[in-house]
Amino acid sequence: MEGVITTISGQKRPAASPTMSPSKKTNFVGISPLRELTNVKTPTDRPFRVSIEGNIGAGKSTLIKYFSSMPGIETFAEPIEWWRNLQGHNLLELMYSDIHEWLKVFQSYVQFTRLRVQTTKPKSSSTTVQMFERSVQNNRFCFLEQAYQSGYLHGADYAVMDQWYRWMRANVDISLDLIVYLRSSPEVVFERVKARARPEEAGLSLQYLKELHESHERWLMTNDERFNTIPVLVLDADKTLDEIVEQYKKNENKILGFEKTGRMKVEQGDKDKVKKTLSL
Ligand code: TTP
Ligand code: MG
Repeated sequence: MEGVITTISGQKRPAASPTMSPSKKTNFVGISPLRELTNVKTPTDRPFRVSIEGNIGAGKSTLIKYFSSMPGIETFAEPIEWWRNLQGHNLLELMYSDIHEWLKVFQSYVQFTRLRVQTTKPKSSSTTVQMFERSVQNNRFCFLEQAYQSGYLHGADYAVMDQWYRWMRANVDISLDLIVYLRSSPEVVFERVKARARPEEAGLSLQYLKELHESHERWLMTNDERFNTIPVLVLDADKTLDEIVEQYKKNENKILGFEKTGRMKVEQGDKDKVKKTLSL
């Protein structure tokens, strides 16, 4: 409904200002094709960089843990503790307590911490893979898009964050070689999130997870080069833990870059389905 937004806890309320972003109806305003944004040369001797993506509760940390003890692989779990304690401030809690007030500060700090993590130099010359739980790209094309589309983020804040992203992308090597998309149903991850009971996530609604799911789908499943040019490996994250671990084993060579996947080809039928669901 026009001018009404659903809060993280699922309540309806009027949008802060219905006129706050005149072009809000346009999908992904202001994005030009990604390939135009890069001046940086990716060093050929850096490790293979893979980012693990998927909805809240999809199992990203589990996958990272699975690969963490393998030789030559450096894993970077999400810096959630940094977000929970920045000089005594719990930014994650603040964001969930009042999303309109705190989302921009939270996402801004998330972006900064991601940049720090994603530009970490390899620990040693034997590091062949760097594996990240989410990425700078995720912040820009998933969370910021979703926040803007849902009215949590003012058009002006969105534009400033976009400028930051463009500058980083053009001047710093934040490139990734592969995205592993743990694709899940919002209903399944909703149950998992409830079961793990992180205090900050107590009010998280199914509606919010649906919005985030759609944002992942737009970013990774539509082959739209305004948002993503990185190869994507899609795994089914609705399965049981044992079945998911089987998928990791089966796809290990791809995940670790031994077998280059090339540009993901979403089947036309799937693409149509995703587009139809997203009303694109
Ligand atoms: P996730 O990054 O989804 O991590 P997770 O540990 O919940 O996922 P998994 O179970 O797959 O390992 O989110 C962590 C929390 O931070 C979650 O409450 C959502 C929130 N968050 C945002 O609100 N914005 C962001 O940009 C990110 C990265 C997280
Ligand atoms: Mg996690």
